[in-house]
Amino acid sequence: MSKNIVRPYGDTTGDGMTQISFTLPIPHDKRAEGAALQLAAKMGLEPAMLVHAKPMGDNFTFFVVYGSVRHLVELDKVVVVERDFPLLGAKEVNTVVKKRLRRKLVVVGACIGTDAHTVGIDAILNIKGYAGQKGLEYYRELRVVNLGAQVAVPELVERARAEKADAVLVSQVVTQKDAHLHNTKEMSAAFREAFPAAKRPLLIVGGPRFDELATGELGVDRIFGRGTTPGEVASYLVHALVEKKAVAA
Ligand code: B12
Repeated sequence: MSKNIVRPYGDTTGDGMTQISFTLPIPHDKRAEGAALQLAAKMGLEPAMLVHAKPMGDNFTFFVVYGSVRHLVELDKVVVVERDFPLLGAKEVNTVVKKRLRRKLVVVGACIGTDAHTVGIDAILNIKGYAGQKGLEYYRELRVVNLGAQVAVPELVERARAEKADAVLVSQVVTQKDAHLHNTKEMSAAFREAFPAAKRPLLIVGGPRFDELATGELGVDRIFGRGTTPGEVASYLVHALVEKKAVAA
């Protein structure tokens, strides 16, 4: 197999072994297990083994299936968002903001809609931080306003205006019925309506199930996904609000 083409690995290199889990809306019995294997075969897992089946209440069954896929991964066709800005330390961020912006950079953050999952946005904003890095509150030249959970979009817009936010950081973790996409589009549309283009704060959204390529569709400037660190976000803020603006000016 060429270095550019890979297959999943289970017992031996390139054997295609893959594990998937799903729930079917049927009670757990022999037929249900057969149904799970039929689905696996239709998805291209062949041969497949049922390795786990568990009733979820009376009318649902959860399955784990392990089997071989024939599909190949073509690495040269993978499209991802590469980091296009340098990673800076807290000191460098503070120095650039102080020297070039000559005032504190203001960040307003929130979980919007009904989403109450604040751990992600807190990981980025709170001083205690994440993955061994301090959050944005630690940065002397950043002023952070963390509005917490379940913030309505009009309230976020008003607060961003009142605080003269340079950037608005929104977290969305719940993805049921694409709530994260609907809420983000509503938020970006509200900011576009409330601010002239040149005065609109930078809009950043984050959460574990976003497609980082979807900025255009969602109307935001940047999307951050799983495992984002505060340092990456601080570096991006400097890049987008200080460095890029200076080049444009
Ligand atoms: C903790 C938790 C809760 C806690 C939340 C407590 C709190 N204060 O946050 C409680 C118990 C309240 C809760 C409630 C619910 N939860 Co919950 N919860 C979780 C859990 C176990 C962990 C989430 C978490 O904290 N991750 C750790 C953080 C650090 O990771 P993160 O959020 O991904 O954040 C990182 C990045 O994504 C990124 N990031 C995130 N936001 C932002 C924002 C910006 C601006 C940036 C730059 C980066 C960024 O940076 C972070 C650091 O790297 C997940 C399952 C899981 N393992 O993920 C379920 C999960 C998210 N919950 C789920 C559900 C369904 C619910 C409930 C609906 C359950 C119910 N029926 O009541 C409620 C909803 C409540 C509500 N109104 O929102 C589902 C969501 C499914 C879906 N498809 O949407 C999950 C996936 C569990 C599951 N497998 O079913 N939950």
